[in-house]
Amino acid sequence: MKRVITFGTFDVLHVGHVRILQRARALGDYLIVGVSTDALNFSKKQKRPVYSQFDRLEIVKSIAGVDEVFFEHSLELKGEYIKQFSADVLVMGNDWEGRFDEYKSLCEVVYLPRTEGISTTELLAEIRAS
Ligand code: C2G
Repeated sequence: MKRVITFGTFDVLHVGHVRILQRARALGDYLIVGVSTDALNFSKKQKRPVYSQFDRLEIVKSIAGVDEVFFEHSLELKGEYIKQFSADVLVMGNDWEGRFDEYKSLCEVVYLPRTEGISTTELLAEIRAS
């Protein structure tokens, strides 16, 4: 059984998120998703997500093809998570291209193209303007 792991904030879930999860799942038989905590987000982007980590975790868990979810507490712990969940493949969107190549010693690392024309940042800007 091929186990795939991926990570993200998945705040204000949209079709780009759903598609990358489905494409990640198609690379194996079991999909594990690390949902970044509010604290990790705050340290990365200096802002709080719209939905709490608990809501984001619950939403991601409800998506067909997602087999297991957990909280990602730090970007630097990816190697530990890969080992803990016995992942064979790490999938990230290509906005992270090259960033996680160091984990190629632990598992296959695949960067998938992002869905064009949609992002949480743009969605929030549209909602604010309407
Ligand atoms: N994504 C996508 N297409 C979009 C938007 C996002 O394919 N239009 C992908 C991203 O490339 C990422 C995943 O959806 O792989 C989750 O995106 P974010 O929620 O923006 O995740 P991010 O804040 O980049 O957190 O350890 C890494 C972080 O947890 C990733």
